[in-house]
Amino acid sequence: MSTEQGQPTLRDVADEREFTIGAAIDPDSLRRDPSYWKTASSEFNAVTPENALKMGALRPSRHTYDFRDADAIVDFGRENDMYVRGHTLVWHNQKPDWFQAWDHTDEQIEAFLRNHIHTVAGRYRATIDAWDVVNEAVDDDGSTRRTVWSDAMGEGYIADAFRWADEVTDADLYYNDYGADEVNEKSDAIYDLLERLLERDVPIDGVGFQLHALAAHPDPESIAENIERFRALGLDVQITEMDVAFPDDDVPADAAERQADYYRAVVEACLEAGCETIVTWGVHDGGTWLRSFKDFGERYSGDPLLFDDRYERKPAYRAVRNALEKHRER
Ligand code: 9MR
Repeated sequence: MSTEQGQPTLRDVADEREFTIGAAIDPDSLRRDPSYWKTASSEFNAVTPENALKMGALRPSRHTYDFRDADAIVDFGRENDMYVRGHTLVWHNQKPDWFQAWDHTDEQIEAFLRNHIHTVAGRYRATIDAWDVVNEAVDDDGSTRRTVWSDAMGEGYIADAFRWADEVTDADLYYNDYGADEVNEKSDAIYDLLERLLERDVPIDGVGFQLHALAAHPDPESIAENIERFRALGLDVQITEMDVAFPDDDVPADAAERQADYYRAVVEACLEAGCETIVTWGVHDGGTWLRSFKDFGERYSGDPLLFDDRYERKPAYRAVRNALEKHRER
């Protein structure tokens, strides 16, 4: 791992200005690779388990839980004095394999989900600071996504999930989604949804914008405007899964600089609009989901993060650190 003599780490700079800068974490890399462990703990002050808290990972069978990987990451976060984001309690993806074959009634689905939320959010009541309670419940056209949850419980499953989580944890509770980073049709729909839920006193503390900037890089000005309108509803806003890539067949010659410029612009937009948390979706390029994800792997450049495969700091790293430092000096 490179050292930059005399330079503070990203974490130092973020701590100083009370900014939360995080990375999605994979438990195997944490156990196996000392450089991964060292980079994650010295450069970031927040973690999100990338997959370990999803239902598929936690539920080997209908009546059992396996918390080993999730515990490893949450323990790592606590031991290193980091903010821990839980991801995610309710999602249409990454359900357990056995789910498909389960011949269930609607009532069984509701009881299963309630038990899942109570057990998981309850287990980490003192160790997880924020939960993505519901992930990606709005479809790309702004309608409510049809899922196993909405089929069994109607749209009310969203409010129920927040209420059940609130019964067992003091963590801040977030709605999280992709493609809604800017002001657009989808973020309008999410705005309306959250406004309706708040009017009904559903316990929601914030909204997470994932910001997977792949082919399209959402306009930073529009991101700031979007953050501001959700904050005006009384919600906290976090950037929860950021990475910056280019289409594989259209990678610019100056990709590293363009990537750095975009990271910088987003940090600045975030700070201006009052967002205090950015999580990148991985520690280093070697671990990015873009390389392993079947549908996307061939279509986007596989180096979207702040550290390269060898844990060297990239121009994007310096851009984020400098943007946080500059803001601090104002
Ligand atoms: O990065 C995650 C990848 O390892 C998983 O295979 C994938 C499964 O669908 O989920 C990825 O993380 C997703 C996150 O949980 C929700 N937002 C989109 C992320 C990237 O697909």
